[in-house]
Amino acid sequence: MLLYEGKDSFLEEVVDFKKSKYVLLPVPMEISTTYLKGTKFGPRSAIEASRSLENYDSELGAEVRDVIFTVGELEIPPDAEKAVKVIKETVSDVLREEKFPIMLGGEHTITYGASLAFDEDVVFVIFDAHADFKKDVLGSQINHASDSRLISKRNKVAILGVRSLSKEDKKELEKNGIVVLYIDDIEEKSALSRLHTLIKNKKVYISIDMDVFDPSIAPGVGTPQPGGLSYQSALKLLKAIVTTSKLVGFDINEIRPLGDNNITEILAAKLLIDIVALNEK
Ligand SMILES: [Mn+2]
Repeated sequence: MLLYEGKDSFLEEVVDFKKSKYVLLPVPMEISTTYLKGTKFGPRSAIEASRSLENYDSELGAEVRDVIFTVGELEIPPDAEKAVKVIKETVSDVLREEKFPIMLGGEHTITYGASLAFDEDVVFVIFDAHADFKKDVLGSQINHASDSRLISKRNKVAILGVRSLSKEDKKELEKNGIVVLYIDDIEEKSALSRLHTLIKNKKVYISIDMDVFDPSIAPGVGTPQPGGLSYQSALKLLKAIVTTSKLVGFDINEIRPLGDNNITEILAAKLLIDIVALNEK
């Protein structure tokens, strides 16, 4: 693995690999984006943004210090199938070292790559405005609008915050037994209890597509959708998930830097700190 210099690491920390618990993989994959371009610059930009944040998490009353080791950006080949393989192998390396993998992306396809490194009993909880359940996009089966479908072939999947899908997608989700919490009922008891049943005492991997958030707080994404999650409700959901299950990995993806307006990267970096803090509590 390529090692970052201290100046390029998350939270600007120089962390001893042996003593670290989490390994942060910047995954600048951008092959199948269909609308707005630039997600390959997301990981680096989120790492830069982390340097303006504190490592003390006031919401959670926990400090995130000397636990996250940042590696160099993964080299992603331009072919989706090969890219997925690189991600799978890198995440497998991290797991073999008995570390906890975290990825920053990059298009959402990275989650599919990571999923192949985990056992089939890991439940994937995916935050996304879109169901990402397309059979193929422009003839390609491995793409950023199919990751949930691809993952669901091996692992159980829940998708949270959905507000954009086709009628056909909806039928397919039902047929495949995917637990979907649409944005309108995401705080309702019955929806939350379906999620609870799926993840209770299970190993869970969390994937956050930044477009799950309202575009007012996360404008820097590839396919924005109006009417999304607030930071506070996301934090509430994350707390519920991490306390109910055993977290084994997570990623934050589809970050698309806009230049001067970096609130999306700040939010992504803050979420990364929050999830680690929750897991450390
Ligand atoms: Mn997505």
